[in-house]
Amino acid sequence: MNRSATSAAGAESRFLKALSGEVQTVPPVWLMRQAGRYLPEYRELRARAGSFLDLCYTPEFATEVTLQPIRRFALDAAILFSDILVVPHALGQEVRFVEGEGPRLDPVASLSEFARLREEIDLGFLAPVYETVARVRAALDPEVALIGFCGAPYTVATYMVGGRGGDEQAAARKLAYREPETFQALIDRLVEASVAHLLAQVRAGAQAVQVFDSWSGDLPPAEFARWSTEPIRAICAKVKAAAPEVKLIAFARGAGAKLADFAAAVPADAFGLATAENRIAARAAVPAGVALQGNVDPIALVAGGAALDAAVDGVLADLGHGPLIVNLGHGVRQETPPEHVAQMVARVRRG
Ligand code: 1CP
Repeated sequence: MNRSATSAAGAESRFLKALSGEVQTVPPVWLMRQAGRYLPEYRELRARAGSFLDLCYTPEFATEVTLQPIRRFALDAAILFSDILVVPHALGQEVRFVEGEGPRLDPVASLSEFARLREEIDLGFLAPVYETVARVRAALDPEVALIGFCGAPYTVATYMVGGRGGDEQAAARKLAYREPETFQALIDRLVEASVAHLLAQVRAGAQAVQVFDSWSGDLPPAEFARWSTEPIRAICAKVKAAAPEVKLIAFARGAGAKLADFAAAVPADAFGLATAENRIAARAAVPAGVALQGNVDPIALVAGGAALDAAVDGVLADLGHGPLIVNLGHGVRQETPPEHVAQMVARVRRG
């Protein structure tokens, strides 16, 4: 292949072709949380880095961790190794990752606590993240795409208000019901911060960006429209206006019956589907020519064998007649045998 004829824009990339609406015999495949503790080489580097945040903010380490799954599995896309909670961190909120427990933040649960946040995201604080993007882009083959990301404002707000995950995001939902103006101000600030953070990743070399809304699926329809759909719509519209070439993936995990309204409003190039989504209904709910991404059960990936092959075949059969990016319905689980990822990639490419 004449590599000089292809640019970092990825003319050969199956992943970018799917995001342009192309239907392909062999669709692209990557996995949410494809870097992480199921890989021994990740665990080794994580131990050397010290804390999870040190790993995220040291370009040498974050670059290496981003590339680990690409080397092993020849996936179609790399995703920047970082976390959605670097955005509140760069807004001035204290963020820690407690070993074995997950993220802990000093909660922003009132107007006075909200007032202590920065008005604008400190992009200088996140310079190591953008340097990681540039290093990864330079290291990847042209046909492997690089994905940047952010958390959706609602999901990020649930951690900012509750100080941690879990409990059905009740702290954020209570604030949204009791003080909708305060919650709206927080969401608006996160929209602007997310746009700035995504555009900085695009300037550094990300060709696509994914917005992860992990927790909005639990919201009733009216709250979902206000706190999930509208802020993600605004982010996508602003990113498209500033960088028309960048591809956008919106993943509202568990949107279910709310997907049709979400997809009608949000100007994304692909929509992610969670594990439990009905794929046929989802295809009908999303405008023609827009790609779908998903939704192999991460637990079938743990199980492997014939069950994994059947899970992959189900996605290909149900969605392969349209633009498709094969992925999981949520992130790779820690107990996943790495060989099963190789099996999944081989099954997708067998056609
Ligand atoms: O080594 C470790 O202990 C850290 C585990 C870990 C990893 C590997 C965390 C802590 N974050 C990450 C990386 C990460 N997080 C990526 C990197 C790229 C990739 O390989 O996919 C991405 C895209 C995320 C996004 C993220 N972080 C989300 C959205 C997606 C999802 O999984 O729903 C959320 C909700 C977080 C918060 C977070 N970060 C880490 C933890 C343990 C959590 C909490 C999850 C929870 O509350 O259940």
